[in-house]
Amino acid sequence: MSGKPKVLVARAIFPEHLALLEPHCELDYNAGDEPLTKAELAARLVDKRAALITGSERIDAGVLAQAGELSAICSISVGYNHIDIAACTGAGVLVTNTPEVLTETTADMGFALLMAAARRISESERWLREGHWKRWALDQFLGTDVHGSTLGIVGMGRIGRAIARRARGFAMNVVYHNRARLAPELEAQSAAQYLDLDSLLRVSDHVILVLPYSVENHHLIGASQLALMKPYATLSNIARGGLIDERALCAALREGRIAAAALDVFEGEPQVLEELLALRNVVLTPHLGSASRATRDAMARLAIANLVAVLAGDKPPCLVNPQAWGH
Ligand code: 8YV
Repeated sequence: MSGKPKVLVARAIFPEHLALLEPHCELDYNAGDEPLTKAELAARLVDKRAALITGSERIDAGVLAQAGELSAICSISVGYNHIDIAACTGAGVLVTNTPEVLTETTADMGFALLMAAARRISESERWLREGHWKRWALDQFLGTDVHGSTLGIVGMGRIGRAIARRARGFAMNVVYHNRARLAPELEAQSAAQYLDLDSLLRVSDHVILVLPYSVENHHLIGASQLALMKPYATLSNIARGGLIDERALCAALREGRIAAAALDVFEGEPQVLEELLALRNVVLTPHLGSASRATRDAMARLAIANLVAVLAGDKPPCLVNPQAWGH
């Protein structure tokens, strides 16, 4: 027995990250990286002071029920819709996330997806690899221009604004929708015009979703919203799968009511609807928004800094539920 506080590391992290944790705690490390079931997670939290998790671990009242020693859940993610914040606050458990360090990398990915959908990159590559390319043709794989087009950003937080900055380099006209309109200086910095969601969907050539998921915006984009979009428009999602009614999207893509989509996130991930897999005009990536070496390293380090602060009795830098502090 080391006498140090016990910490669960629920998924595999880089060796240098383990070295940062080791001096501060006794580790229960899921080195195999197989996601833990709810029951396994609950059982392994029973004697833990803190846990380092990712967006794949769901934390709810059931998981917390036996975790009497737990003081913090530190997620290697900016989003925290996988954590029942009210249940954590009720149990006096601090929740931390990793904002800012992933903003630019995730914005890069958003732009990559938007461009891949607009210019039919995945679809044409698949066709080429399958050996269909026999001759060049004037009308081959015609897409929708990105430069000079209108970009609709839904969710104008840090990542949304980073996408707006990129859009300027492509001479795009940027419109946005957000829960609250931006302060005038931020709006001017983003050179973006505020619109209600329906108007944004009507005027945009490319729509990108960058807003946090909550039960209130479940299936924010369904059949009636898709019906407002231009027939040659694209829809990209780097936020959360639950924002889109995927079956309605499949129908719109199949019937050519919008040109293409690009999805990095899925409602049932890692399961992806067969219907989506069968469509040619959708780019599908496995939740890679923040997946650069440097950014994943920065995210893990920030999550560990949060965790170590809690172990030391300090307020962690990225506290999501300040109401639980001092509980
Ligand atoms: C993570 C994300 O890769 O930070 C988030 O909210 O969605 C991604 O950056 C994922 O959640 C792993 O924890």
